[in-house]
Amino acid sequence: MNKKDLLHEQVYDWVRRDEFLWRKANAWGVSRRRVLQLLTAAGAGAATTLAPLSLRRQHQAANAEGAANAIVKSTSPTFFYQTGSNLEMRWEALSNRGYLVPNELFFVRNNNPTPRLDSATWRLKIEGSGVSRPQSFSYDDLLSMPSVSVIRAIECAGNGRSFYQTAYGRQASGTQWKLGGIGVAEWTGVPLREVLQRAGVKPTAEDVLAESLDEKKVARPIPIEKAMADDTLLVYAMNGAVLPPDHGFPIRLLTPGWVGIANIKWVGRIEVSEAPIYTLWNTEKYILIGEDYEPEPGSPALGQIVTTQKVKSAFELPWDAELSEGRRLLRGRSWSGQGKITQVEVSLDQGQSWEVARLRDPNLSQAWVRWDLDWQARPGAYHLQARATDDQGQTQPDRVPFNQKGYLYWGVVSHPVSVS
Ligand SMILES: Nc1nc2c(c(=O)[nH]1)N[C@H]1C(S)=C(S)[C@@H](COP(=O)(O)O)O[C@H]1N2
Ligand SMILES: [Mo]
Repeated sequence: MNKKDLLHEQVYDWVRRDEFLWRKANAWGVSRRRVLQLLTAAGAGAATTLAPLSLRRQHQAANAEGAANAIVKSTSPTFFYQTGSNLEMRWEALSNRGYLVPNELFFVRNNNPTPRLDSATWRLKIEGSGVSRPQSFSYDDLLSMPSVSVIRAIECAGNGRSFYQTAYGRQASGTQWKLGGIGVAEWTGVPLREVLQRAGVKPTAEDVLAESLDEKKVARPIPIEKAMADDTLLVYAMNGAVLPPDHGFPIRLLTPGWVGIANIKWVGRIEVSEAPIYTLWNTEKYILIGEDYEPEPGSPALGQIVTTQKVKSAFELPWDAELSEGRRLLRGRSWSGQGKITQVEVSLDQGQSWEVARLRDPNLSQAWVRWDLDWQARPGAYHLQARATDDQGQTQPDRVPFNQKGYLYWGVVSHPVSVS
């Protein structure tokens, strides 16, 4: 198998599943079937024995109170919809702006409140079986290394989740994002590869796990191929400014094209392993579970692991939008985690006819493209639709099969607009 194939989500998933099982079964001297039974039992146990109910309630109450303080930057309702410790960007806030999303209106997805870390005492540890010289780097160490800047999107795996409800009348669990769980910025930092090489990364290294320093550690593994990519960075600056606290100060990981969760904020430790790594974030969370998704017999993951992002589009309009009649320039943006956008079509009549939108430079891979279309808006109620195609030949479908946790909704979305 070509190692590059590991960048493809399904191949990655299959390979990891088989390796994991094989090793465990061998190590324990038991059959594959028994391994699966053991794993399933362990997963179920963990889910039901978390905490007594009253404790859990207290914790939830504390979380709700804390939500207001969970974010450091301004949570202005002009820019955002706020749900708990998350801020979803309002698309209308992007209209008449440039290619990049300014830091103050970049979405925030926080599992825990933003920690206030001190860059003077902060350390990044690199360790694990996959490195021969474990290292500890300071902030200044990283700042003194070769610096790279790239323009890329970060998008939540759950972006668009609410459209499962729209499409199926059935709500997927999790924050009900519309399309504002994405942003494009210029990220500056050190290639992760540089740091791994200084730690003597071995040719046998397989998976890399970045672990965070917030209240509850967040730790989502990536394969070594992704960790060594040119644009996988340990980021210290965002759009030319010091990385803001909410976005991972002092250092976050950037994994272009991969789901938001792989872009670990407030990184403190990186484990490089010669064996596949499994955590909560690639076994129970961030996996596709549903009737239409192949079950994963034998994997510690409860379904297919989500890795790369698909193709999506959004209009730079309020939701719902109210416009006055007349000549309008309809604007929007489309993006793909797997390449660049080659075409965007817009329908003003719910999919009966489609018009090709004009694409505006720049059009960067794994970021997005801005587009526009003239519209002679007459009074009435509309459901505007945009449908993009990327250079991998993927076109947004009418809808995508339901999955319980509501990841990767990339179907065409109907944007309600009334013209008077
Ligand atoms: N430590 C840590 N890293 C994290 C998260 C988190 O809660 N804690 N959220 C992840 C998720 S789910 C997403 S979508 C992105 C969001 O990045 P942003 O908040 O900078 O927009 O960060 C990821 N990295
Ligand atoms: Mo996310």
